[in-house]
Parts: sequence; C-alpha cells; structure tokens
Amino acid sequence: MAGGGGMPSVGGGGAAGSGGGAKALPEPKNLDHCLYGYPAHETDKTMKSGPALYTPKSGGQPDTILQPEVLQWMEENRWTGAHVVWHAVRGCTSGTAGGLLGPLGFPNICRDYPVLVPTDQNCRSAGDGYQFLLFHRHMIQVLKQLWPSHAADFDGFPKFPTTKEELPAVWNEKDPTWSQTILDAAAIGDNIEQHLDKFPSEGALGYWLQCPVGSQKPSWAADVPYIGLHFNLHDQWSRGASSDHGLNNGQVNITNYMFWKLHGWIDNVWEKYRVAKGLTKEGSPELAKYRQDLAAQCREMDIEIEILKQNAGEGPMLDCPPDVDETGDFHTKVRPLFETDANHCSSCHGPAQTSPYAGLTLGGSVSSKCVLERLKRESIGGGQYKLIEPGDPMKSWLYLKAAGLAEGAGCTSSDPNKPCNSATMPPSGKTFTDAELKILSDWITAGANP
Ligand SMILES: [Cu+2]
Repeated sequence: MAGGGGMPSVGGGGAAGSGGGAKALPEPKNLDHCLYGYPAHETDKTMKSGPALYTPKSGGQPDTILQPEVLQWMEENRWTGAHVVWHAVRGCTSGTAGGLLGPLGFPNICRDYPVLVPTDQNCRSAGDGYQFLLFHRHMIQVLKQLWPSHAADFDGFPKFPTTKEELPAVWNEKDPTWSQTILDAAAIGDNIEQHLDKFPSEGALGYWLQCPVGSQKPSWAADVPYIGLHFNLHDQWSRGASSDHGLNNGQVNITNYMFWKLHGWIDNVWEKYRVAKGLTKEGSPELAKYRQDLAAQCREMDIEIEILKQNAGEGPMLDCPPDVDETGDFHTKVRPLFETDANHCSSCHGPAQTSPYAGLTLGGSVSSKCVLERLKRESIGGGQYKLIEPGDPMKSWLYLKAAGLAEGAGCTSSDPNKPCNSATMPPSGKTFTDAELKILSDWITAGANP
C-alpha cells in the first residue's frame, strides 16, 4: 500500500467487502501471468500486422481497428468490459460510475464489490494518475506478450504526431489539427527529461496527461499548460459514425487501433520520466515497488474479468452463434424489425464485442433464441417495466420505447445506477412504422412466443 499508488487489497481473493450485503470476490485465475507474462498466442505467426479497417454499417469513412484475432481474444477475455469496470470503480464515490456501467447492463459494481473501489477516484489525485499509467501499461504489455511479432502495433507514436506522415495510412489525408496549448503541452511530453521539475511524482505526470479536462487544477500544475492530452488525442481520431469501435466510445474504444497508438505515446512519456528520474535501476526499491504496483493492476483486472464472467448473463452475449435452422414468429417476423436500415437497433444493441447497450441484444451475430431469452427479464432504464411483458404491449418497455410512448408511461426507479431513460429509441427518433409496431404489439399480445 505504498503512497501515491494506494491500491485496494484485491489480491487476496474470496474476501468479502466491508459493506453490508457485499458479494464475495471471485477467486482470480491464472495469477501467474501477472508476474511472468503470457506466452505468445497461437495466431502470432499468422496474424496480419497494422490496423484492420472497419466500415460502420451506417456508412461513412472506415475506422482503424485491431486485427480480428486480437478482437476475438479481447472478447473471450472480457477485456472491453473489464476496461469499463476499471474506469467505473474509480467513479463510485466521485459519482461518475453509473454512466459507464449503465450501457454495459451490468450489476451495481460499486454496491456489490466495495473492496474494488479505490480511494483514488478518477482525476481526483496523483494516486489515480499513477494507477492510470500502470493499468494501461499492463494492457499494452499483455498484448505485446501475446503477439510479439506485432509488438510494433501496440507501440505508441514515437512523438506527439503533428503531421499526417506520422499516422497510419487511413488517417493521413490531412495533418492533425491542434491548438497552441495542446502543442505546448505535447512539447513538454516529448521532452519530458527537461521538465522533470514540473512533475513531483509519476502520479502527478499521469494525472496531467490523463485528466485536466473538467478537473481541478492541482497546485503543482501552476506552470504547465493544463489541457488533458489524453482526451485531446482521443478526440482527434474519433469517427462518430463508427461507434461500434469508436475511439470516443468508452465501452469499446480499446478495440480501436489508435487507442494503442495514443496510450502508447503516453506510456513512452512516462517511461522517459522514469528513466530520467532514476526509477528503473535493477535492484532498487523504486523498481521493486513499481513491479508490485503493476502486478496489482493486473490482479485487479483479472478480478474484474472474473466478475464479468460470473455475470455473463447480463454482459456481452458470447455463446450464442446464429442458428441457421431457426424458425418461428419471433425469428421470422419480429427480430427482423430490429435490423432494418431505418431501425438498425443492433448497431448499439449487438452481441459480444460491441458491448450491448443497456444489456440488451436485439440482433447481430447471435441466435434468435438467445435474443428472446434476454428480452424476458428486467429492463435497464425502464424502472418497474420489464422489456417484454407477455400479453401486454403497454407494459412492455421495449414496445413503449419503440412506439415513442415511454415518456408518458410513468417509469420510476429507485436504483441510481439504473435511472429511467424514457427517450424514444432509436435515438434518431421514432423510426418504427405503424405496420412494424403492430407486428411487435400483436406478437407481445399473443404471448411473446418463439
Ligand atoms: Cu482507459
């Protein structure tokens, strides 16, 4: 529990949290990799290098994402969810967790696993800045261990990119545009060795790189440009249309290729600081502490992954491949309504890797049986309403949302992490035609059968 990087003691496993009614923590598995790393993945020799291209279903310019082999590994290992949970528990006492967890359709982490909630909350302390650096480095290291032949893909920009030549091909139509304050801050990062006196600790550096947008300026930051390069970098290559993998979609952004370029740059700045400060000497107490702190981040992530696996019923849908032999009204008449070009529900409410918003999967590469199973449970954001109440469309939150009737339905919720969200879906406004709504309504009235 060294100062600055204070971690909740989550490595013990099995210890229940202090709060009443807290769930027992799952036993983390395969802890060894936190100390010894992973062997190369079987796809290391065959995988392509560089970014893969992803064109959003709604059209628009392609985005750069990780290779499918990496995406699949991330999906199997619940990395996108664990990354969300990692950030979310740092908002439990500062009040920003709900917005992150809501879309994941996830149980109340803050209430159920209080021992996971660090005292260092998001952008409130240098300790948080330090954990931010450690955790993202842990992820970078794992990816390089698994795909050593492709390690360069997880290397950051060697310097803060200011010209198109420094970017992957898809991005180099034009130079990135930065304000002078951003450029001033970036110059400090790129020449961090000459600015060591500006940052009293690694955590202070991490805080400065990650946070400033919207957060309070700490006293030590009096003479540094206070801007939040981490957010500026995310914004620069965020293509709105490709929310499935968008760099600004916190639910999935680790699947974006540029995520690793920009976090790698942050990591490089940190490493140069460590070397210049003499923190990397073999045998030194600083290096020993750093290794412990890094392993603690690895263990925290493992526990978060285990929690996600235990709650898989409400998380991404993994084991439900499409079934070509499916028949029945739901499969042939109802489900297609969610996947029309106008309604396109499944672009946000997809399975697995696209982190189903509100825990709701309405289409994509998944069997109708699995989609239907989930529809018959509690809604998230619908208060007292279930998603589907067989026999009664007017009590079925899915129908009310699609029909634009949720607003007047008197939704009430006592769970602050699942506030009522009565907005019509899709967010573009009512796109279901009257004929489509009648099909949905008739199906519910008849009992919502397969
Ligand atoms: Cu992150």
